Amino acid sequence: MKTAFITGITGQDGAYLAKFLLEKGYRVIGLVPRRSTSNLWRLEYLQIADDVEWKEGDLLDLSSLTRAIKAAKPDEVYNLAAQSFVGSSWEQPILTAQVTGMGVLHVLEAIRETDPGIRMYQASSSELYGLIQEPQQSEKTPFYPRSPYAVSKLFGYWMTKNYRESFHMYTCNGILFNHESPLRGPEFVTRKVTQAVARIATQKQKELRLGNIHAKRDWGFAGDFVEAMWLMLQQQKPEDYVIATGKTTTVEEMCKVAFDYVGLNYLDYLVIDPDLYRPAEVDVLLGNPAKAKRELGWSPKTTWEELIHMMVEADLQRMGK
Ligand code: NDP
Ligand code: GDR
Repeated sequence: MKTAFITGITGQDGAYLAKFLLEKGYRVIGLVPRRSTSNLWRLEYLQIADDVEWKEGDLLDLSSLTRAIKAAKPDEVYNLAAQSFVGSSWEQPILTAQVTGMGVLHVLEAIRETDPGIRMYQASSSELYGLIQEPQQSEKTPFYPRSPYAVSKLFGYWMTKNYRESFHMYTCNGILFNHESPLRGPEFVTRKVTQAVARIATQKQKELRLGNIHAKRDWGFAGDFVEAMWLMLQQQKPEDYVIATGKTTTVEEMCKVAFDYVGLNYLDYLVIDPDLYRPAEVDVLLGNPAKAKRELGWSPKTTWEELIHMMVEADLQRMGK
């Protein structure tokens, strides 16, 4: 039986990945930082909260992280923990740099100290591309990060690559484009929209306030994307991979599809709020997942329209409808 150690296990991807690995027969151990209230709702939603083991620790505290990894003796480490909301990274840039950037180095050091043979996945991001240099972004496209979050992820990306080249460690960057699900945090735009649609349809909310609705994103389903994380750690040699759907859509179009699902016209509810515009925007992202398809045999199964319908449906269920 293989053992996987997941940081960020209480987040969206952590929950789906834990479920995926448990179904593969893995022993799954999660790093959980101390919080004043329990944060296990996603694992409970997927009915796996009792099937994972826990180690208390924080990405900012190298000693707790090293102790946890030494005790877990994992074959694979998935580093998903981060301050992951781009918007908050302008409000808390230093914390973001510490967790999302330096945190990666802590994980690499903890592995190097424990057993450099442990394989490691780093949750890199399409936000690295930022101000895009090419219309469709691949592993070869240059980076131009546009937020403290993206700059922090860039540090993590290069550290992951550097430890691979310096110490011959099996470390991979998954450059994942946006992926969503019913377990997405409500601050991200897809879930903000699907939750609003469900609340408006049940007369609990009157309007939906958004910022830049012209931004375009390549949206996939988190449940599909976690398989690619695992596949990256099962290869002969470690490499970096873009994981995306290869389709891009505006926030406005996504909004229309969500409202259409319940028979409402989004134009009757949408309010543009200039306060929700970001100091620097990533206007368009469109990934090229050809390498992942060719080398990992991975391709997405869910279209963005199916994803948005799934999310509205889940939010309607939560509203008791
Ligand atoms: P979430 O925000 O849902 O989850 C983040 C996780 O990190 C939570 O479990 C959180 O725990 C944990 N965490 C935060 N700070 C610390 C800390 N100091 N020590 C230990 N754990 C901590 O993110 P997602 O699941 O959506 O994303 C997973 C990873 O993938 C992130 O690194 C994200 O940046 C990256 N990514 C995500 C994409 C997406 O579209 N979802 C696309 C590309 C990359 P708690 O809630 O208790 O704070
Ligand atoms: P993103 O996701 O920044 O791409 O990062 P988010 O859903 O927050 O924003 C997507 C786009 O929508 C625009 N937008 C709004 N966004 C939010 N959150 N709220 C609004 O009201 C709103 N109005 C318009 C944004 O300006 C943006 O252009 C996500 C995170 O999961 C990162 O961790 C990950 O690395 C990237 O995806 C890939």
